[in-house]
Amino acid sequence: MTEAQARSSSSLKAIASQCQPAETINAIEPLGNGNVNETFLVQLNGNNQANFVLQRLNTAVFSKPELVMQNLLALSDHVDQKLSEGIPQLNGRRWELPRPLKWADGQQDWLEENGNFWRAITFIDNANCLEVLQDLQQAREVGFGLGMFHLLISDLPATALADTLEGFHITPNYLAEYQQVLKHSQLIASADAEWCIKFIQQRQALAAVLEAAKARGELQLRPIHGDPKINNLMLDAESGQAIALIDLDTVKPGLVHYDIGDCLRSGCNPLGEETTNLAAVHFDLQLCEAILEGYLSVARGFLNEADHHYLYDAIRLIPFELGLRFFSDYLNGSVYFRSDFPNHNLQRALVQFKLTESIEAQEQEIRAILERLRGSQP
Ligand code: GN1
Ligand code: MG
Repeated sequence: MTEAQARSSSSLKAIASQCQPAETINAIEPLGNGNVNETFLVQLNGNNQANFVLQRLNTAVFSKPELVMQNLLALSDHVDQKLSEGIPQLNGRRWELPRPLKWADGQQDWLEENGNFWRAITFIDNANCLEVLQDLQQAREVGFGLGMFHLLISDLPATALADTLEGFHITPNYLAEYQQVLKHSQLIASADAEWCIKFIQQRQALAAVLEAAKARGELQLRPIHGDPKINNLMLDAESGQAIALIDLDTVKPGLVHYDIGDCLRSGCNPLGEETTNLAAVHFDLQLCEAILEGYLSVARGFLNEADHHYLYDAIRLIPFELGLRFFSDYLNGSVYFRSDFPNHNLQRALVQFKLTESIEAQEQEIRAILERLRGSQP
């Protein structure tokens, strides 16, 4: 089945009806703005509670999708257990986790058909995710959500999680791949591409900052989300409180710095990562402070001296890394990130590099925020 065919509604219904009886399915619609997997909401007749998310995993990215499912199941069990024991910091707040649903005979956790890998997961109802943050309260909630997620998985043993995406967030590897792609790409002749090449060249030395600290034993691996951009966080539709992190395919051992950097590069970019208004791209300090405030209100206890020391580096590194990933993919013919037009990944790279520049220009202010929050108690 080609991608276009997979999206056609009749074939989607044929897939979804292997999870829920066809006569109960009312509609199937695209959901969210993911750049990797294909995601749909399956709406059932009259029963909102049972609506579910249908996803076709991108097996070019996740080459061992059964390991992704294994992690998801291990994660669900662990978080269920933690929630049933009670988490004081939740203070009565609703908290949810997307869970895999069973297929066909109720035995299988996924469906493989014609080379496609499908899964069904619970839909978190009565909640929204945002492409950009509208106010500081939302920013605090996003930070709280990431902190809560880290807290809930902090004691999930590393051995329970498979490595679903080798090399993910290992910036020096992305740099090495980029250098290979650059040698053969036909797409380097525009002014924008030349600007990107120069931008990367000037910052090569910073690529290894977190990996070097890890290799020296200063930073430790812990379970992380891997992809906590703000549209992977859900806020309750009524209270506005953070209630879930979704898109759990990259949950695996890593540095919490990858997550903090990713959440901030996404949350503090008020124009969003798809903007075309490059001159106006900037990193917002107030949003940064509010996200970190929310995060540290839960996570202060599990960050040590060295973790704090590398926070600024992470905030600068992760947008640079994402820019590098987008740009390499552009040079390589856009085979990784789904794109809607030929220069899409070039444009996305430029946005991340402009954001990196804005972070660098505000280094002193960001360091002052980190210092201030580190001292203040919850
Ligand atoms: C991808 O699938 P999605 O859109 O949630 C990517 C992230 C990037 C993000 C940029 C597995 O996430 O690392 O930060 O695009 N996920 C993977 O929008 O590569
Ligand atoms: Mg994702």
